[in-house]
Amino acid sequence: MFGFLRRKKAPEKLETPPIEPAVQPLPADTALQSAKVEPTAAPEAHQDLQSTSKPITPAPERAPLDDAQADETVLGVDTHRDKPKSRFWQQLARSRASFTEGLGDLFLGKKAIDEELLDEIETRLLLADVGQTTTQSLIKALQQHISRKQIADANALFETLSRLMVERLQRVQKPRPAFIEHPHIMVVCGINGAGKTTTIGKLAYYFKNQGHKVMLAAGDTFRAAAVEQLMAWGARNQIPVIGEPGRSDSASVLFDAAQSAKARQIDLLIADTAGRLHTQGGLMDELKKLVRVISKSQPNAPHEILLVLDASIGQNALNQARLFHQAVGVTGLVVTKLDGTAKGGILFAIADELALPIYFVGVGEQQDDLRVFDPQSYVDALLDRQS
Ligand SMILES: Nc1nc2c(ncn2[C@@H]2O[C@H](COP(=O)(O)OP(=O)(O)O)[C@@H](O)[C@H]2O)c(=O)[nH]1
Ligand SMILES: [Mg+2]
Repeated sequence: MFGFLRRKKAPEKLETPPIEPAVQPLPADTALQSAKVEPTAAPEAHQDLQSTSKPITPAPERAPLDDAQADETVLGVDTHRDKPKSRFWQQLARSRASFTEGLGDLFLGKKAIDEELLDEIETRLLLADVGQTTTQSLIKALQQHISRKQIADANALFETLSRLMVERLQRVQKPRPAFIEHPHIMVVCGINGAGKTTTIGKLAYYFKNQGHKVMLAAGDTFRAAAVEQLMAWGARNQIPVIGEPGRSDSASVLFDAAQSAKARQIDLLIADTAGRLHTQGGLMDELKKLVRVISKSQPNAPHEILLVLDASIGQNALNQARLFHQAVGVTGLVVTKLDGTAKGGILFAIADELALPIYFVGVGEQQDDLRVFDPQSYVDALLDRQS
């Protein structure tokens, strides 16, 4: 059960072997380069990629998945029975290596629990960026189990650690709000480079595969490239995008998009916004204004305000989240770049210190590199446990 208890160090795990996705998506950059988006003479007119971006060859239409198939595509659970390790597992190689290397040596042949073992666990948790507060509380919980004689040996200690870790994450595993109103409006915010636009592309792909009618709004009007990037995602998934390079007023883009989504009976409108630092008061005010504008388009909108956090920035993500939440009332998180970092422990700090649900995790740059957040499979992949 505990792979790393049996194995000595496995540095090769750091090198994730390339795995072919089921459908070959274009890398984001390639798609961007090939997207010859032409600004129109009337920038205020609604632009629908399906009718304006002929140079982009859309991906072949995929039949909507039923629930079971959709689960298999997006859940972190290893449901691909013909593959011994899921792609998700491979994608968390760095965090797993950081967490389990060294612990394996310590555990090899060890039966008794001693201070050295607890110290090493503590160090590993801190190195994986679980953070002081959460690490201390996990170690304290382990010590309590030991003193109550509920843990007999090293194996049982790891069972308990794993269970405690899953429990922590389960506190922020919440179902997303259902699409009750049409359109359901989701605003995506975060700092520059966190992965907002990429995440929107993945969300569009995910919800379209579930059979929903999706529309995107290019609300990042600061960077023309951001609009083009979103349009490329729209084209790839044959999803309309409102907004075009050259428009400068993001509030009006989002308002137009909300109107258009209503008229076209769209199920889900996902709005991109410009990256801003949580310390930039003016830009945070602008984000508040965007939310107000959307709320005027429809009484309960926006239905969701998702904050995209880059896991690789570690503990800084916590402060960012607090300040975004203060400003606009974040309803849920997407934590990205968990594939490229050894700081996968940040999810525990997020779960412990912020009372915000984690809905999705990003584990790569492709459209299917988004997972519905699943604490058990996440901890299993991190601790190299297999069932
Ligand atoms: N490895 C990895 N890269 C990601 C992930 N999400 C986004 N990126 C990359 O991060 C960079 C910034 O993403 P982008 O969506 O443009 O960020 P934005 O400025 O917040 O919109 C791009 O190169 C993306 O391909 C992820 O989950 N894993
Ligand atoms: Mg962007």
